[in-house]
Amino acid sequence: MFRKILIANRGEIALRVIWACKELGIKTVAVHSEADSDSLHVRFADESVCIGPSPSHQSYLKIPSIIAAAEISNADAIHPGYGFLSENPEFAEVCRVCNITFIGPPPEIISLMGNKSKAKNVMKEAGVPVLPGSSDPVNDYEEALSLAKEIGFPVILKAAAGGGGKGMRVVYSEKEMEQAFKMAKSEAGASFSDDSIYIEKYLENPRHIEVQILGDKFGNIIHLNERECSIQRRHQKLLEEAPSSALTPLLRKEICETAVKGAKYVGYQNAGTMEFLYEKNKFYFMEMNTRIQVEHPVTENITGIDLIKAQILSAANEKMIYNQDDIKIIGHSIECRINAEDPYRFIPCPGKISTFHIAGGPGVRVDTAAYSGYVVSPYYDSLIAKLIVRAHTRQDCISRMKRALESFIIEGVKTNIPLHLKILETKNFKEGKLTTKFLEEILPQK
Ligand code: MV4
Repeated sequence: MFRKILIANRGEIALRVIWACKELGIKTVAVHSEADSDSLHVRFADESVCIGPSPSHQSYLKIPSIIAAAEISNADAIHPGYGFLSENPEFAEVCRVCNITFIGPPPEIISLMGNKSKAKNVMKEAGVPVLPGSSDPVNDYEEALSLAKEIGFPVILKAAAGGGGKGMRVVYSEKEMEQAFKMAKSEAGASFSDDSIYIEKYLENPRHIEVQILGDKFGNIIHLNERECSIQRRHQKLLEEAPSSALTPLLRKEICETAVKGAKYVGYQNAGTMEFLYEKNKFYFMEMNTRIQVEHPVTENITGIDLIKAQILSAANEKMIYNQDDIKIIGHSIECRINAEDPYRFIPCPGKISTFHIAGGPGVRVDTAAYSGYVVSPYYDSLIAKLIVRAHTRQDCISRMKRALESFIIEGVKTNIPLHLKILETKNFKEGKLTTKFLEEILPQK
């Protein structure tokens, strides 16, 4: 087992990894930028190293600085968290060369899943359902047009080198193709330094359902059921839940076992998430994330498994202690991402939190690195807390989440708590009628 783990991240996820390490008796090293000197992950780690100025590209994204911090602190392993370098194959490779265990899948798998077009092809080979579309990147708009006519409009153009909606363009007719192709290619090149574009059939009203995967280094892979993540704005998730109210037990078995089939085919190790689009009782592979996700607590709540501990044990060559029959769904869980932002204009609202009173009570968990007096930095994302609740039924969960949101006091900065309360009050939400267009349908159109 590791003696010391360096956490190459900040905020709530850095603290979350420190908690898991403490419970496993593992020493921790925090890295921080100048802006994060007074942060809780520095306070609770056993050691800390300042890795540079506040901007991420000068600190949390600087591979040499993080490796140097691991060397001087003599860390055995690095947990990358999410974001930053968590899906950077070069970082995972440098860790391997420096004989520091990267807590995640091997670099080759990170690289393969990072190319959305190649990932889709591999999953198709594995027998995972994919949407009709191009097998390889499309070279020019004429080729895109020819493929679109075969597939049938509408189609969607996507950047092979990156997810999250960047470089995405939906094309409804032939006349739109040339402009859309050029825009998608240009945006993909600017965002990912790789302007490869692929094309596939566009689903008008899908759900986003993702399956949590966990594997060890001996080929054992299980799923921990699914999460519903359709409530997003501009590809930023806002509210997630588990299990999805759309799936029957049979469909759940089918989509989760399909995810395991795909993960086994690529020899997946550690924690990962397979994302699907779901529409009219059919699901299609969208992409695979090779990191722990922000929303992992809803899965922890319904399965009772500590996913960060499981990641650490897997990376330490421990054989997985769970088999698939051990994984049961107990109750329901919802997570609201609490952001320091204007609730309806979605403008980040950094500044000093004067009062921070955490909601408590049965079935309420708050993952946060904020506190009264904490200064929300303008250098990083606006997430200040994850409010996660659990209850026996989805309706009880909704009631509990409403109560928890109303009793969560955050003063000094604006937050999106009002938006979360509006979502929970919406008829379609209460009835579980969700699609990826849910938010645009309830927000006032500009
Ligand atoms: C799609 C789609 C509909 N049809 N692909 C969004 C970001 C990237 N992960 C892929 N995304 C989508 N791909 C096809 N063929 C709709 C979306 C999409 C979406 C997907 C999941 C969750 C939220 C979304 C918001 C807008 C669009």
